[in-house]
Amino acid sequence: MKRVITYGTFDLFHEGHYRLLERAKALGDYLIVGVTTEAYDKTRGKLNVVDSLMVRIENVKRSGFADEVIIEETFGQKINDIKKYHIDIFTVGSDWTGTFDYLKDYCQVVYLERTKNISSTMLREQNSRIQRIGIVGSGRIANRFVAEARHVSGVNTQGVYNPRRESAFSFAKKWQIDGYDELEEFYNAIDIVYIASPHETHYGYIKSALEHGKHVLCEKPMVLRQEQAEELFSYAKEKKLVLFEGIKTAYCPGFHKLLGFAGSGTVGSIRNIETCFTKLERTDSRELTDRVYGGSFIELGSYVMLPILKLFGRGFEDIRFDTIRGKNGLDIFTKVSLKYPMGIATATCGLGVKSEGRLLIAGTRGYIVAEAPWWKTSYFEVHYENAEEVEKYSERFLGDGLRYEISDFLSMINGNRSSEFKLTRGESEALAGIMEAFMRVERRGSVYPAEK
Ligand code: C2G
Repeated sequence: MKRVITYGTFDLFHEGHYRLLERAKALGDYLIVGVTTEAYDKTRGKLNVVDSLMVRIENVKRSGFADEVIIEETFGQKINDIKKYHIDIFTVGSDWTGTFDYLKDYCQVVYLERTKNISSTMLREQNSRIQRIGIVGSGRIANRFVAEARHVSGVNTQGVYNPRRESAFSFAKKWQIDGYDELEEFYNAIDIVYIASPHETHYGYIKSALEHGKHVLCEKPMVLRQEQAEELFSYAKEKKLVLFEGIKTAYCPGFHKLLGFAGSGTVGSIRNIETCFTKLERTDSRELTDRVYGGSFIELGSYVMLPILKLFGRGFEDIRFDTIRGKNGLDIFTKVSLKYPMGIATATCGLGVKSEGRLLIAGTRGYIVAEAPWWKTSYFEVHYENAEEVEKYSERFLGDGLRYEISDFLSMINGNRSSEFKLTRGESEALAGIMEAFMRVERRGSVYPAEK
């Protein structure tokens, strides 16, 4: 008798789960299914699990394929289960290919092809809340997004669009999703859109996605003109759709903890904020060669401006940009100085100059410091006049961090507005305005981004 084991969360039980269990059962004679506990999902970084353990177990049982259901509580349990239950085959979906190869020392490991499409008929029948994501663009960040979306329950990355057919199709093949070079076809196959295309195309894609009734999560900087941001947010509101700017720091738990400390007077009244993010790029990279939309501020400005806007707000009296330019005229290092009625701030970013990437918040009683990479906030300290009095705080930052914004975006779509404060419409509009001010000064108007 061949004994097979598989594991999963099986949240919002869907076609992909059903087909996986069906094929797992067919691999042998006796199928054991391990269902993850909430606590384990938390430690392994799976967000937004909706159904309780009991409901998830019940759904697995109802599929009719499991001969036995066990619960998975900890990392490392798989090896023990394989020994304990005399397992011949461990199987899991191909989104995990390679991850469980270490189990080959104990039994056969089979990766079953993941189900690409969760059909809309099935979703309608079950009144399920699974959102089918379509990605616009297939570059570096889009790759990271797919990997991160797998850690968020309630979404299924279904397709990718790129007008360049080969790019769309090779990306689709890599991630086992569908590729599209036709926008209408793409919109027909999905519910929500993630935009990760070149900056200058964001406005057009956001508008068309909203026109097609899709909720939109757009990479930063969302747009480079305040007027465009205002127009798009108003349009989304009119259509009752969610429009979200994806600045991952804004949604990460450690950053919120830090803002909470800063905002509640721990260091007194905040008078100075200094932020810095530098990342050395190859001189032939898009970021350092695109004469209109490249450069350090367009690339990293959203991050460095974020803590300043969150803590000091949008009411600055003065803003000044100082830049160091590379041979082609693009800013390889930018320092933004802002003056507020009660404080000052500097935001520094660089693609061709390396500096210490820290966030410093100075107040009348002490200061808060988060060392690099503060934009993936996992640790910060609070210091006071007495140098020995140091408070240390940490928070988990999982994977590449995109899962937090995906999870908050999803909650908003599902009607839970409790994450809206993390990056407000007003803050996104202000960011677009600051980008616009930078473009006006730095790109001299002659190459000012044209209306799309
Ligand atoms: N699955 C699939 N097709 C989908 C979605 C999921 O084939 N469209 C598969 C997964 O690969 C997995 C199973 O269905 O084998 C359960 O998926 P999840 O509930 O998302 O659980 P997962 O996070 O993949 O947990 O220890 C837990 C395991 O590592 C897998």
